[in-house]
Amino acid sequence: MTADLLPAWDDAAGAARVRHLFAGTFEGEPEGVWAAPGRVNVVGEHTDYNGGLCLPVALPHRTFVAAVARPGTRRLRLVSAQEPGPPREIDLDDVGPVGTAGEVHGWAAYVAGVLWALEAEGLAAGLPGLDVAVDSCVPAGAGLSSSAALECAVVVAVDELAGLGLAGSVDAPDDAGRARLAAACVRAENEIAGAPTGGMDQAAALRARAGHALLLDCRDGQVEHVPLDLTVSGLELLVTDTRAEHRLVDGQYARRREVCEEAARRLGVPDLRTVADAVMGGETTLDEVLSRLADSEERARVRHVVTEIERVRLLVARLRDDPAGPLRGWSLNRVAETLDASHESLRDDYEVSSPELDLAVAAARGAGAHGARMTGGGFGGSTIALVEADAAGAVTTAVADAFGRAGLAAPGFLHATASDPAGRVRG
Ligand code: GAF
Repeated sequence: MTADLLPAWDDAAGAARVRHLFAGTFEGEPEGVWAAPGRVNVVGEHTDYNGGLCLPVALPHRTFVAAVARPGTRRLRLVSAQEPGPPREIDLDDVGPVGTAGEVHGWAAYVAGVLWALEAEGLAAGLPGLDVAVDSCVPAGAGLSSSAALECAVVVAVDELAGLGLAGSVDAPDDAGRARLAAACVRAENEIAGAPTGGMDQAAALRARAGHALLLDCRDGQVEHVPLDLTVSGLELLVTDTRAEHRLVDGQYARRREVCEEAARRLGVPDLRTVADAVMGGETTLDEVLSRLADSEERARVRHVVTEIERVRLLVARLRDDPAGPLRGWSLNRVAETLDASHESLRDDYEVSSPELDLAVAAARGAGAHGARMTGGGFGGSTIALVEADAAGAVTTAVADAFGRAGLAAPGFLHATASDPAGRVRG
């Protein structure tokens, strides 16, 4: 089977596409084009809503929006190349949370939700209506945060169009301002789109840096930029989109979150991060903690979260401490083990993997990957594999062949180079 490589659009290509869509839909010119990346998470899965640590990188694959403000109106007119049809029209005063009369259905919730949340958070008041055209090369339903990419492209556009002044630029980002914009995007996703997600994806899209992974502490929102230039080590992070669609608005993701919150209550702690810190600090052991939980589902979920937070710390330490340089000496095997252990934990303890994800991971490892794991929320979606750059073609062929033999649809592949965060696009 041939490997289907999904290219990233550069500024000129993305801007041209979205300007073309705008011109064919609305009168007049957009005031500019803004873009925000999808993400892959290197390690630290299902830790964000537990106050934990995670380590995403921004993808070169981005969602582009061309937009203009319509002062004196509160009307949103929205068109997307991914959802062809006449523009959606929504009055900003009619937007409300899921389950209320103001509920917004479908993709438009991620756009309208951002404007609603900026006002609800007190970051903006009386925002004007907008005309917005959207086009994207972040595959949807692939667990690569296409929803957060849309929210974050819109939020940086509104930041500039409404003069909020919170984001800074791609070259000189205002991280504190971006953290506030990320919080508004999370609120849009939770309350208007109805997906109870934890915040990693919006932080990655707004606060990541090219050439770095983002070490995000989800308890206090602090970030650290960890250098991750794989090219110097002759390596590459290869993403496989299994094309088994992943969804966060069905009940499984919410159920995982509820079980973790219930376990934390039972253990008498504010969140499972507190447990992870106590175990790492030697104040207790994981076995002792688990012995206080009667329910086997809770035990398994807690074991994943605590060990996964530890894996983030270990992986970052391994990247920093190898005297030969990150992923050049002993750290390569240690990092590979950490990635593999994360997958096993997500599959067996957290039960968010799928046959397609397991197959992509096994095939990549069989073709020589230095560690592979599912990435993102799971239940379908994508995997990552750390591969020798000159063997990436052989790994993609091996994964595609394995899917063909299993009678599955052909997977897609992306090269995950740690890229820029959201901002205005030149062109
Ligand atoms: C999804 C969610 F949106 C994130 O908040 C995070 O929980 C992730 O799944 C799992 O790590 O991407």
